[in-house]
Amino acid sequence: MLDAFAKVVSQADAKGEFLSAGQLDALTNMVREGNKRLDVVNRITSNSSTIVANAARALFAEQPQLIAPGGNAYTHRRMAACLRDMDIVLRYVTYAILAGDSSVLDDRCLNGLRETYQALGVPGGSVAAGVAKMKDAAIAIANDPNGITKGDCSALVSEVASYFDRAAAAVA
Ligand code: PEB
Repeated sequence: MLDAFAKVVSQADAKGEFLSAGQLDALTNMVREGNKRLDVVNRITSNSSTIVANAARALFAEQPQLIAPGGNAYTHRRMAACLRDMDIVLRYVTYAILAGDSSVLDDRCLNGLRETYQALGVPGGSVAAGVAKMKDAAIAIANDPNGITKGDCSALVSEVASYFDRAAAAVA
């Protein structure tokens, strides 16, 4: 598990080189813009239950076969497992946003997840659709201009989007 700083260090060390000016510039920018990152993590974290519940509700409205008898989210046990899985993915996405690096998400959450779902008969495409809904909700919350100093968050928001896309692509 790496963060943006450790990632650069390990890449440089693998080549036996000092950190490059470009790497240092990117990290300087990350520090300078760090409050935005922490704000986004804080907003998504404090709205996590709402994000998960709304995404699941929208997913089941769109794919009602999931909650019909025989569906993969049918019975309270499977519904609970489904909500828990969405919560886990969102949690790892928040870790990746904080770290500025996807390795924590990749190593601890997505690695082997597709195979797990195949073995369980959980439809990966439906999980990916649920993750995409969490992405839309999280970005709307991250971009909400209320109660915050306005600034350019476009780079950070596309980074946030990329972690959700990565999670969706890993199971679709
Ligand atoms: C991954 N999910 C399930 C299981 C595991 C995971 C390991 C099997 C064990 C269990 O049931 O608890 N666990 C989960 C995860 C990590 C982890 C992401 C990462 C660290 O440790 N069913 C649906 C939807 C979808 C869903 C499409 C969006 O209809 C999920 C939610 N996951 C789902 C369901 C089960 C499951 C298990 C229903 C239970 C399947 C079953 O037992 O039949």
